[in-house]
Amino acid sequence: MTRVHRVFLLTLSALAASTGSAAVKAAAVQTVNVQMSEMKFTPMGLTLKAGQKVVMHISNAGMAPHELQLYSAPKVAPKGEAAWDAYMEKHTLWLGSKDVTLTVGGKAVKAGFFEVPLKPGEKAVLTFTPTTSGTFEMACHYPGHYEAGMKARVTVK
Ligand SMILES: [Cu+2]
Repeated sequence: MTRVHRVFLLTLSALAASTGSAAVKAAAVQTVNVQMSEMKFTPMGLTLKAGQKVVMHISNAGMAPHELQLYSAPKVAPKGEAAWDAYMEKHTLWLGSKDVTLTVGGKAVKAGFFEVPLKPGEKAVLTFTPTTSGTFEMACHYPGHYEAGMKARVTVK
């Protein structure tokens, strides 16, 4: 192999390496879109990676207000609103995340929230990094919505 060829090959492998690291950087954020409507989420299932930042674009494409809650799937469903609230305060997926942010209609919401409530046509961006793997439930707990099937499975691997 001539010297010129060798330099050319080295340049190619350097190019491949830099392209590779750019791809890794792009993959460091997982972007997901979730649409709420009567009485479902689109999609009805999500798979997320633990330890990797999630950017969730949420919209309400329905005619009624909806909310998004996301928590460890309970073995036995809590009974009543107070019991559900208490459960979510302990089991919400983004609780363990240090980089939680939420904007609703472009306005930042203070940390410490357990749900993302959206009026018809409203949009939100939620970011967090899942810290543990497991099976979670994404649901809307407005009266009658959960019971009507407004719940989806979220798997964190
Ligand atoms: Cu709903």
